[in-house]
Amino acid sequence: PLPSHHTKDIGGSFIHSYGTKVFLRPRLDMVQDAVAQSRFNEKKWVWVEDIHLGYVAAHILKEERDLVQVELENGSTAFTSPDKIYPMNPPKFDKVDDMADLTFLNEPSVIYNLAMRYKSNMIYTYSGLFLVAINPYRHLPIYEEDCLQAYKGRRRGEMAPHIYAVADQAYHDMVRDKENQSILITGESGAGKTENTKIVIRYLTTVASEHTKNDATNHNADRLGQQILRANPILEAFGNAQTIRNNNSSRFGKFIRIEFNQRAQICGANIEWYLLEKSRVHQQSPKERSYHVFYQLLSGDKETKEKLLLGSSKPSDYGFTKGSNHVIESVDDAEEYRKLLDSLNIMGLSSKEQMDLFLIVAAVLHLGNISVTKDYRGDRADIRDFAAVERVCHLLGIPAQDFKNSLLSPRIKAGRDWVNQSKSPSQVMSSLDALAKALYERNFAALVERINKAIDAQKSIDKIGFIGVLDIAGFEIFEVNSFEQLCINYTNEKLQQFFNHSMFELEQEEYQKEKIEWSYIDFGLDLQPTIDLIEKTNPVGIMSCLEEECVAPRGTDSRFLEKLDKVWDSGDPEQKYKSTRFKDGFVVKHYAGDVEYCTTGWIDKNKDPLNEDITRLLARSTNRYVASLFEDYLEDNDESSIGNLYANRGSGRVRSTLTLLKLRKGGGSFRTVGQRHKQQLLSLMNTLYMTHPHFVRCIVPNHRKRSGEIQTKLVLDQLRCNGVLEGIRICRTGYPNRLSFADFRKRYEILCPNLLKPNCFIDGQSACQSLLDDMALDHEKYRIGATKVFFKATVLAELEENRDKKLSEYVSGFQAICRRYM
Ligand code: AD9
Ligand code: MG
Repeated sequence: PLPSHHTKDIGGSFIHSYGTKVFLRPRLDMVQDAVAQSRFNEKKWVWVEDIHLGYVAAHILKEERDLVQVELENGSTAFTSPDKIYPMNPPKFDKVDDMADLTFLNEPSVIYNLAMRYKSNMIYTYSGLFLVAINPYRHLPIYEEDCLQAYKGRRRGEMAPHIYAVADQAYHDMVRDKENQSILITGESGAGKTENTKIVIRYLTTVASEHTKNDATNHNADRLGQQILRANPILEAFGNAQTIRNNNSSRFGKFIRIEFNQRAQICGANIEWYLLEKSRVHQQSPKERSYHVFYQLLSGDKETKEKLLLGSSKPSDYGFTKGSNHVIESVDDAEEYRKLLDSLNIMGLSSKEQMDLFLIVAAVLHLGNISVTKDYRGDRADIRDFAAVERVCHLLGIPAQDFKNSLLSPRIKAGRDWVNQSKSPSQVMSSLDALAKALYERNFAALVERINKAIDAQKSIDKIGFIGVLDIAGFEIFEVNSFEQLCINYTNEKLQQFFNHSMFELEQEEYQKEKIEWSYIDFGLDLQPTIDLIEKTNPVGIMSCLEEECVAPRGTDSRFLEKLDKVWDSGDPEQKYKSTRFKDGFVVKHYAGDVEYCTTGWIDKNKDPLNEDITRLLARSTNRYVASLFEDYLEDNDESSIGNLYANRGSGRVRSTLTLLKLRKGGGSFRTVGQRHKQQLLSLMNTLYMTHPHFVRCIVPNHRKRSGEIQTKLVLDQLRCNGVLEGIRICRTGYPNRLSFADFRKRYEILCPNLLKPNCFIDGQSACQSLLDDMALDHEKYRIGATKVFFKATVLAELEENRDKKLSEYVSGFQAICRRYM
């Protein structure tokens, strides 16, 4: 059986002195530790790969060149090959705060460490540059005010790993270095990204507002802090929904920039959003819901509902919401609605503005109730229930008869002439769905733009920098992967490249500072071939190829695929693209694994076509808000209205998503979903490369939303996808363990007794060099820098083992002496 330390909670953590890591704090329970250690020393412990469990603990019974006999935890014995076993870290490494400190840096040790910590409610763990956060699925008392205060101004090693520590570090770096910071939070659905984002923002607003307390000139800062905090519930109402994975799943990505002034106070903020899942507006899987705001509005006050022609209706009365869940356990939509109104008020939206927002939501619901039938000839679409059309048109401020005509037989251009073309029922249905999606998305975009206006920092003249928090979905590998997955995986590939590159830069910097010779490799470049495959224009990459097919007169999904196969499917196993041959799709080798994409419907998804006859009606709506949402469809002076869109942006500012949405035909180029995303991603990456980054990786421990339960395989998959294991691999190629000269000497001098004379001065570097020479350590295993000694992974384990032996020799010697005199 496993030594006792593997099943008991004996705590203990590392202290970091002088910015270096790896030093053990004496534990309170030294005896227990010593027992654990000596039991551990009795056998050679390893981790063995197991198909079902991931890894199991075992000890070696017999070792031969290509076969190892082990005894497993359950007492059974097994034979395995040497490459299927991994050394186990001694018990003193249990529950280390930073996995980079593990002397055996292997997958099982990482997962074991995380699991041990998680079971003791230590949900945060460092892994080099990463903070790993595992969803606790319950309230932990680690976010209270006193906790927050405890992290203020403390260095990373001083306190247990925490999201507060990351936020604090970012804040201090920003104030001290006047350098922009970013906190990148990724993970799969339900892993805790949004919760951690909220915690970061709360931390920043709290800490920064303390600078305002005695500052009479800046009472605005408090209000601003409140508004920034209120942005989230608003965004969640319109952009979050219940899914199988998460009752409050964000269906969009976001980057929130919080701007600070000279006095380290918040002076503004900005929200950028990415890839809202529009399809949820008209269809949801069973056990899921549409966006929260639909249900909130439907349980809202009578007066508003009357105005929006919703009467006393319920979600089951609407085509777009009746097919799925209506309530979420322990969520009161009426209460949430009141909170939403409260937040909108604090944000400063007038009641007219609020009404406009809800008007679009209501119009979408009514759109879903327009029933399309066949006309008397049987092939063309018809709408019998004109009242449903009238309701939509009344709200949107457009003539109902024109709307119906445009819907059933829109005007299209044939050569130089305009002709009317009758549509089939299914065509009309899909143009209704498309319209609902566009209305919802543009409303969302306008809402974010409105929030940005409220919290804008443009007025502030003494800005010193910002902290940007990115909350975006991690890698997605589903049964069926489509265009949406390609967009998100492309984003993650770029973010991983950014991480690898940052790690490279930081390490390189450290090596240079310490003047040690070491040619570090930029692992960011490893990802370039996959990125090229997706974004390159020559040879034509996936995105560009899709664009070409979208503008081609008779572009189809299959022609798009044929073209891709021709350019990229070379049969070379190194190639990042592989044809799936008989299926409609292709495989991309991402760093997180191979993903098979199904290309059915990509042209349509990318073009995202709208019935332009209707959008032109909307652009001329009597409701100014509705008209503004579709101003890019104004017929007469398209170009000049696009010109105005640009002009309104102000110089040098990033174009908002609303503007991008409206730039469908701007600048002569055809705007598509892919182009827009590429552009946004480019702008995000440019911003990130100008910041000092901090990386947070959220992990979902199980898919049952259960606290305390951790599924090894599930967690390992996420660690692989989110780059934590990649980070460790990169770490191992360098010298991950490092100690200051003083720390090294203090701890390991025992290995070379009598080498260094106690009263003789010798400088740190020379002392370390003599010790290392005396230990006869291979030079490849370490480097001596200007202030620290650097070690390859696993070297410290050897030294620790030798140190333990030496200590126990002393102890037995001491015991022998005691026996003699007692
Ligand atoms: V998604 O990609 O938007 O579907 P997220 O954002 O990663 O996802 P979220 O932050 O919404 O997940 O967390 C999901 C749920 O887990 C929350 O609603 C909480 O109930 C729970 N959670 C997550 N983190 C914590 C935490 N630190 N403490 C307590 C948590 N509960
Ligand atoms: Mg989320």
